[in-house]
Amino acid sequence: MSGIIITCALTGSIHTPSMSPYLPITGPDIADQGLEAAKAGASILHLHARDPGSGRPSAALEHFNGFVPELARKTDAVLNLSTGGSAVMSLEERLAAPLAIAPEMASLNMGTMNFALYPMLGKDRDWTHDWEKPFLEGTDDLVFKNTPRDIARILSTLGQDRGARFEFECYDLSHLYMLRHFADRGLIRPPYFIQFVFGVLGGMGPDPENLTHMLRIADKLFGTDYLFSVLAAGRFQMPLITMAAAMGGHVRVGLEDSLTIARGQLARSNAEQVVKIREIVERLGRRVMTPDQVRESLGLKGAGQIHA
Ligand code: KMH
Ligand code: ZN
Repeated sequence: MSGIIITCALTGSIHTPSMSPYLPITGPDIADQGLEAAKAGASILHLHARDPGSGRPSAALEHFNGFVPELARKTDAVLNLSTGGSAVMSLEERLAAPLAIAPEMASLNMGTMNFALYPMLGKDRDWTHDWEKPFLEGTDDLVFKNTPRDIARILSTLGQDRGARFEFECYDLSHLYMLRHFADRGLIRPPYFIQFVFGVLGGMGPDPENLTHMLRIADKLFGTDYLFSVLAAGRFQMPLITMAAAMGGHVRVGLEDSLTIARGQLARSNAEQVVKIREIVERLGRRVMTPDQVRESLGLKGAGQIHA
């Protein structure tokens, strides 16, 4: 079978610091975990920033500058900046750092949706920071806004003007049709790197049938012009990405998507999840792709072209 891309999403904007002491928060923590994940076999690092004082999701350039330059210096992994940021942020906030850094890759969320995190309140916890509980509670009335106008703006400012290629985040069947629409408008070019996202409340659930159906429709809409990768939230992470690997797809791990390494057991680092999925995919006969193989396969502009 062909090579496989392991993406690692280091911290995200879903989990809060009280949920795991291993979630990287400060610039040095994010850089260290990123380097370790890359060494373990992640060829793409999907990046969000946090305010190092409060641990709150942040999209400020100042906070990205706490780890992006170090990662750019010390690893050849592809740096992929989130344009999703956090659903509570405006598009201006979300785009500040990607516009300044002009990364090789950026995430692009393909539709407006609910993004409900409040079920994570279920567990009794001691909250370290006073923002955590209200942040999760407020997601029962939160719209993650990604209108066609927003998508077009990201494609034009980051894609056309700055040469970034995209991780197209598709949480639902409808998002594949939105992606096709932008292909028809001539605003994107193949190969499309499509991330199927399972298990966010507001998007599709983590049922294997959803993966097979997404693939059926993606084949119909994009033929051989796409690569697919899978991420799944929480305890569905490893089972669903293993299924993706067995079907010839690519995989995403990382503490952004799941804090655990096994049921009820916190992962001690991002790299621990990379090591686990690497062993699984190699036993399935897949070969882990290097960053340069990923650059070639996705048509990236090259690490030398980013402003870090
Ligand atoms: N947090 C994931 C469910 C983004 O950064 O643009 C999706 C994601 C979005 O990674
Ligand atoms: Zn993300």
